Amino acid sequence: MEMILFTATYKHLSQILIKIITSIRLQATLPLYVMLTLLLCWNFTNAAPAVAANLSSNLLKQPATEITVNLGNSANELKFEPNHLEFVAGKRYQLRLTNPSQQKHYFTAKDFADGIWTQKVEAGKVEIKGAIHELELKPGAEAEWVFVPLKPGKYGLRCPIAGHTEAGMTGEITISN
Ligand SMILES: [Cu+2]
Repeated sequence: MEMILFTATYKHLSQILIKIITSIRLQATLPLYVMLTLLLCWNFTNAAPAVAANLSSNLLKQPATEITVNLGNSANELKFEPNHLEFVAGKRYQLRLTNPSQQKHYFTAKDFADGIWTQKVEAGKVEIKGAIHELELKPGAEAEWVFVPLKPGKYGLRCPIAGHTEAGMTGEITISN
């Protein structure tokens, strides 16, 4: 009788133990699951297009601040004019790029391009929407880049054509809060 009771209690105990272990496991997995979901959500809300989608309706009504940058000049000097650009995060800009020189140049600022939301690039009769990383301007060309800076920081600008960066065709772009 005692033996049967003991076995019964033991069985009961082991079932309780299994239940406890299972619930501990669940508790251990649940936060991980929740964390992953949160991380995923965080990633999505942090993605530039999502931010842009939330901001765009108001931002698109905001008048764009116009800034002109010349890639080279008529004297064929290898430089950006101006070579220091300053933007404020969350404002809308219209960056007008012109090439008044007799040779082609690039406006290359990949990290900067990753830290902004591009509304559009207009060149001639073509309007390009979506992410842009680099623009090539042939002699006499003009392009307009409309964007909203998102990520504060200092970014490098250069023209990667052989010899141009070395000759000083570089610049610095700042996005401040
Ligand atoms: Cu160049």
